[in-house]
Amino acid sequence: MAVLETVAIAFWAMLPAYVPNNAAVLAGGGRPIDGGRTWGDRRVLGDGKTWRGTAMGILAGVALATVLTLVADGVGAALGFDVPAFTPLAAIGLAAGAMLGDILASFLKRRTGRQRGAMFPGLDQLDFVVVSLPLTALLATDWFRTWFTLDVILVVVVLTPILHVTTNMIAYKLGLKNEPW
Ligand code: CTP
Ligand code: K
Ligand code: MG
Repeated sequence: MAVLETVAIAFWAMLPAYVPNNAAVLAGGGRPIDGGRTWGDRRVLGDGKTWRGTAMGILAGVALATVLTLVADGVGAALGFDVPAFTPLAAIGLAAGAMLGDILASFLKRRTGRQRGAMFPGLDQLDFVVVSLPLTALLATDWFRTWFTLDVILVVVVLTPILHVTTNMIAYKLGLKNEPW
């Protein structure tokens, strides 16, 4: 029971960080963030990181955090344990941190000679965790301490790659994504 509770809290608390990447895939396109600029003979970020995808990703994450906050009491009562309501700063930290992590990952991919869409096992699955958690800890310290206990963080690190691989495979099969990672 305690394990299920930890998994449920980890999943719920991370939803505003999970959704931005998928929203960016659906809403992306238009002007790339790097404006087409190169560093050396390679793009800084590449055409896969756009202003629209980033903005819509952050908006989607914050919107989801708002909805989850509205229903947190009811869901907690039904489950028999509390699930997090998100403060505005927690929502922004999770959603913007996820997009920032994805952008930094693309920067690293270009520096290491990987073309747009190339896979980078490990980084692809955890880039958004690596930035969204520290950013949220910085912006919403008390909230973060309350919910992201060590056991929750451990579950996040294990659960996130599994969810990431699964959702990206589904998005690929549905024709929404060009690669299954
Ligand atoms: N996307 C976007 N803006 C972002 C992130 C994603 O517009 N900040 C859109 C792009 O259309 C992108 C698609 O979502 O091609 C898939 O995202 P992702 O797999 O992160 O990008 P890649 O195209 O694989 O590029 P990279 O190799 O840089 O990760
Ligand atoms: K990515
Ligand atoms: Mg990709």
